[in-house]
Amino acid sequence: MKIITLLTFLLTVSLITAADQSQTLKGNRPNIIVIMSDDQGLGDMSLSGNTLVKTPHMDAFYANSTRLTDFHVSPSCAPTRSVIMTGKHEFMHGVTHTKYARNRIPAGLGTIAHEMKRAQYQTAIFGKWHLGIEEGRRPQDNGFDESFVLPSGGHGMFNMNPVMIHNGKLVKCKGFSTEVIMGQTLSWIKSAKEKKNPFFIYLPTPAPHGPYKENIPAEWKTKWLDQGYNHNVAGRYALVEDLDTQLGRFMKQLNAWKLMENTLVIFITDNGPNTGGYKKDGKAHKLYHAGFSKGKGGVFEGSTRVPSFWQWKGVFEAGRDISKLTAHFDFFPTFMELAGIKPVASTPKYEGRSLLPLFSDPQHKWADRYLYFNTGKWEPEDDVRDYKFKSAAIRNSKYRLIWYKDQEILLNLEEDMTNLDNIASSHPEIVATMKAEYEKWWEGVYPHASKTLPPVVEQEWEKAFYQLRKHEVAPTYEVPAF
Ligand SMILES: [Ca+2]
Repeated sequence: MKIITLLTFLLTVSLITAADQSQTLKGNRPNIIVIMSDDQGLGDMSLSGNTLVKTPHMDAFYANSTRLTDFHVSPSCAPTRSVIMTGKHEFMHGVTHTKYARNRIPAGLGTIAHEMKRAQYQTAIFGKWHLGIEEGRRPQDNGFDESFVLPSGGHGMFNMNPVMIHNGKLVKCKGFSTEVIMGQTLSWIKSAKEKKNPFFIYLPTPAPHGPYKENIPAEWKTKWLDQGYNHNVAGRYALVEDLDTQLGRFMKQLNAWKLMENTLVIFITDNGPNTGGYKKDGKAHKLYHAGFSKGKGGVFEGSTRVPSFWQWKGVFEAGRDISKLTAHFDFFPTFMELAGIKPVASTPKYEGRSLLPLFSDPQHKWADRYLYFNTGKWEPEDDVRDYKFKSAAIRNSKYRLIWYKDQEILLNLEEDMTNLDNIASSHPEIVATMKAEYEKWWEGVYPHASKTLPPVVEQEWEKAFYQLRKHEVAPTYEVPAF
């Protein structure tokens, strides 16, 4: 009897503790920093077993974090970025891929930065925006007090002495992009941390996205070029290792300022790794991708399942893995809860769920859910209906049903995330259920995804931007000391 009483007591205490922690997290109002690298997969880190690249600081970040091990983003750049901003699937607001009019966030949408501002946070973005350059679509129109950005994919992917837009003004910066962006962020934090209100920082790095041949210091690439790898390998890994060095410098400074007890730092990547164009000794070469068969721009597991490390000293348990099915649109309600605010009329109708119960209670029952993927990527003259099953997938906690090159592929991911045995023919009932679910989703998003969008309008400042970017124009902006 005594034992039962003691067990009941312990169980009650542990339940109260879990519930209490969830309550404590709500409205705790930590500083929040979201670091998102570009085109980096789990395989591009030494922690996953890659022996060609060394990432001691990413490995340390991983070791100090709670990790979401089944975390998904969209198949490519702009879609993922739009979801982080709005908390809803990219097709709901027409950001279906990375080019033409399709990589721009519509003007007037509420964003997470707007919400954080409403919660009295200081808001800032440093890095690659890629959601539109026209008035109404820029970071400063979307809730960011401070912005220091490469405007978009096509405009910005030049790493040495990058031309950035700092609060609306063009600046040609001295140095390599990752160092410049991280340095600018630290310089801003130096003053932001002295203010009463917490800060929300979105830090999407352009690295390790290409180009890999030009604009990277030659000596950074030597060790791979000497082993017979081509520039795509050498440049890519050089950018990963430089990003790692900069991440180390960044975290060291946050620690030196003793910010880690009240700062949540998240590291994710924006889509799976770039998997093409690699050679060794002149022959096609497959790089290490942590067992995933495909990467960026597709709808296989490796296209959307990316690293997601959450570090908050003394609050989130270091070294803990959470295997529940989670996604980028969960950030929106999670950050709102941390900031202690509830939705109001101006809050966009987000789709995600708060992740706080998962972080506070290892036993939390996380209801299963469906995630929907479609590569998009149609040309402006195409009939969008033709893309329903062209390159698409639906995922729940156990299965991924994929439509790819006229094939219907059902994968059981529960036992092995890299399992590629197509079990569709032996499990027709699962295929039918998931396909019906996908079709229902498609009917809902189609009117939004197929809308004709206004054309991209060249901006007055773009001429000056391209002029400044020329090599012969010397950089004039130096990151302020911190
Ligand atoms: Ca990307």
